[in-house]
Order: sequence, then structure tokens, then C-alpha cells
Amino acid sequence: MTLIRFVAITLLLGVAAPALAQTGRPNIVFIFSDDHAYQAISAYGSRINQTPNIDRIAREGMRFENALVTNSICAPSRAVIQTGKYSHVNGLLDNRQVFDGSQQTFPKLLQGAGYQTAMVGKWHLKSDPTGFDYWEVLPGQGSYYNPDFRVPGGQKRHHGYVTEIITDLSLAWLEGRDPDRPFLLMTQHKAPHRGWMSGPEKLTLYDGVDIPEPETLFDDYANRASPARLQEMEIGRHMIDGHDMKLKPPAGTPEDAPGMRLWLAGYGRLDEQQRRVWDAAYEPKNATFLAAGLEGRDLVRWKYQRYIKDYLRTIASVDDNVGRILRYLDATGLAENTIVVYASDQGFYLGEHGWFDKRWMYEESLKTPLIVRWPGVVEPGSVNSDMVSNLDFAETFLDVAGVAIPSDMQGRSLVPSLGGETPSDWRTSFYYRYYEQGVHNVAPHEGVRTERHKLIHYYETDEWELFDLVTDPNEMRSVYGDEAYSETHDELLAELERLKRDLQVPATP
Ligand SMILES: [Ca+2]
Repeated sequence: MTLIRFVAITLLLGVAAPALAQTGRPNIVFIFSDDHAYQAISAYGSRINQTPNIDRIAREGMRFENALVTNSICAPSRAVIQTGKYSHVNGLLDNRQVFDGSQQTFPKLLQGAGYQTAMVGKWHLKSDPTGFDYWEVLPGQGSYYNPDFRVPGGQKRHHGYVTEIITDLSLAWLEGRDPDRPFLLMTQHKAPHRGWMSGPEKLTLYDGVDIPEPETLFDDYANRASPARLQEMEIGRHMIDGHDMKLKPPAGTPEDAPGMRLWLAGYGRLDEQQRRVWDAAYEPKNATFLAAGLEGRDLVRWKYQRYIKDYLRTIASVDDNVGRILRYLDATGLAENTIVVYASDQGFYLGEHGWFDKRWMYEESLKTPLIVRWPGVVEPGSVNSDMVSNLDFAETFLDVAGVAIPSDMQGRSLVPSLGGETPSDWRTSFYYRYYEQGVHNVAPHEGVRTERHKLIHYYETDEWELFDLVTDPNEMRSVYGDEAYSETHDELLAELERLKRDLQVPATP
């Protein structure tokens, strides 16, 4: 070896190696949607739609079948993800509170470790995002059309459809970032949240098609505690004609009439051209409906079809836009060293139990989709059935980046599981608690879920439910008080108390 060659190699090793260590750290693209039920993802076996781009992430990555949220509602789920801590620890119990952004969050820790960080889309934590080099977020729920975005020190409006705009902003940030440093991009969609306003080219998707109904659309809420019966989230009884059903309020309806505020917040934002396209799609369908004079179960069935089609139309746009991000990662060569995550803030009812919305500890809202692609680590097409949680996301992203996981975080890194080696002491039970008062009249509750059973306590009225998920996967019959389950009940109750002690949950009222 000549001296010159030796010096050249030494220089390469000495200078290039640390640079490689920096750029070698994986990028993280977190694509997050709002209220996207796993029942509406074909990779999860959807009977009602196709999501080819989200499915691609599953085909090339790992699909989690038991991703559970700690508190099934928008803002609290986001606070849990930011902090890796339960609601009672991060301080955000419900959608009304303001997130304390001065506390430790995983984006701050990644930023401190040299990651470029960006947050685009629905934030919903009221306070300004912290820990991000770039952020542009919807105020509150945001709007589907011509949305305003909060930016540092102000607000600006973008013209167009929100799912496309959030993706445009995400891609623009990727394009302009420092190519020599790893990044975290959080692309957080508003869709398919209520309002369910389709993008302009999806307005007639599913016209003329009947979407299958869930088995429990006409649940009578027998054999359970009283909250299931007392809720206000039934498709039949609680959806609003204008906002939910896209039936334009009659001319002259006062602006303070029920539901008008929501209608104006959605339809009221369309510009003239968008309104023409919208009306051309909905007016013929609405005329047919109004002429039919439906009642009883026929009316519920029509409402279900209207709801589910609008919901799925917004998801079709989300899926298209997931595809745009994946293609960008392919085209730029970033895909190879980028972890792509697709998840939602919680699950959702697509007519199961006759419902829309979330909040309950029942399966459809307790579980959320979670799909992760990590080339070279995750076995393509793999499926994981461990009880994982949105509580684990922060820890996972820190671990991916080689950043130490603070001991006060309450979840665990999924990195070993992503590599196919779930730790032998992984959790076998999970604590859940929902706090919000009033909205949809879902009673606050807490409980424990194991692989097979679920014990729920509605602590305000001291009512309990116990479900056997093997014999009753739709949770239609509580076996609480059933002698055959007395041993199971005692074990679950002891486990609930143990989890509350370990997680330092304050005593329930
Ligand atoms: Ca949500």
C-alpha cells in the first residue's frame, strides 16, 4: 500500500465515519390520520373498501393486530404519542384541555439529538407545537376545504382540499430539508374525522354501490351496563341532517339552528366552483332520498350508507396521498433508510353497535391501525399480535434514533418486536381510561384488557362489564356477575388494581 493510499483511507475512515454515523440514522415518516378505523383498511381485511397504498406499507412491513390506545379520543391520543405517558401523567385528559408543551416530548429529544423535525396537519393540542423545526398545523379540527393553518406567529389559508395540502406541505419540507441530517416528519391528516367531506374528485365514488352493513347495526344494548344504552352516538338517532348527512339545510335556516354552525364550518367554506361540483354530486342523490320518505330501519340503513360512503371517500384521498409520499421516498432513494409508520389516533365505529364516533373501551375504538415499514429490519408482510400501544410510539422513535429512552416514559420500544423478537416479558394486560364528560354522553370508564378478557368499570355509577372476547368478539353480552366467570373476574380486578398502582393512576372518584 502506498503512503498516499494509506492516508486517503485513514482520512476516509477518520472523517467520513462519523458523518456516516449521522446520516446512517434512520429517518422517520409518521403518517397519521384521525378516526381511521382498522375495519376500513384492506390490509386489515376490510369488507368495505380498498386502500392499496396503505396496504403497500403492510406488504413491505409489519401490521400490528392489537395496537391499543390508552384513551380513545383525538387530543389525548396525540398527547400520549408526544410524551410516551398516560393522560393522567401528561396532563391532557380530554379534548377541552390545553397541552403543556413545555414538558418532555419525543420530538424535542430527537431534535436535541440532531434530527430535523416537522409537524404538518392536525395537531389538536391547542398550545403551539414544541420540538419542531417546522410546523404548520390546522387550528382545532381544521377544515376540509380551503383550510387555515396556524404557523409560528400567525395563520394562513391554503386553497384546495386539506388532505392534498397537508401532503403538499410535507413534500415541500422534505424537498427543502438538510440532506445531511436525519429527519422526523409527522404528516397528520384531518381525514377521516367527522364532517367527512370528500375531496372534489371522490364525491361520486361508491355511487350506485351498497356497502355491507356490520352485524351489530341494530344492536339493542341489552345484556350490558346502562352506558351503552344511554349514549348519544347512534347513526339512527344522533346524526345531524346537514353536517353529517349532507342534506343542505332549508333556505332561511337561522345560523344558530342546531347543526348550522358545523354545516357552515364545512360547506360554508367552499368557493363557488367547489360548490358547483359539490352540489352536482349531492343534489341528485338527496332528491332521490327525499322523495323516498324512508322511516324506521330503512332510514337507518340509508343514513349508514350516506355516512360510510362519505367516510370511505375521505379515506380514498388519504390513501392516494400516502401513495404520493411513498413514491417520493422511492424516487429520492430515501425509502431504504426511512421508517414509514401509518397509524390513526384511535379506532372508530363504522355502524357497529349502531354507532359512529369512538371513546369506548370496546374493541372498535380501543384498537387503532398500526403499520410499520423498515427496510432491512422488518420482515416484509409480517403480522404482530402483541398488545402494543400508542404509549409505545415515543419510546420506539427514540430507540430507532439511538436516543436513550427517559425512565419516566411509560411505554416500551417496539424495536425488538419490529425485528421479530418480542421480549419475553412483554405486557399481557393493558390499562385503559376515558375521562371526557358530556360529549356523546359516553360515561367515563376505566378497565383492563387481557388477550381474552376485558373488565370495564363505569365508575360514576359503579357499573361493571366483563367480556369474553373469544366467545363474544362483538361484545354483545357482559358476563359480569356470571358464576362461571367469578375466578376470571377476581383475576382481572386484581390486575386492574396492579396496573393502576404501577402506572400511578390517581384513585377514581
Ligand atoms: Ca380522532
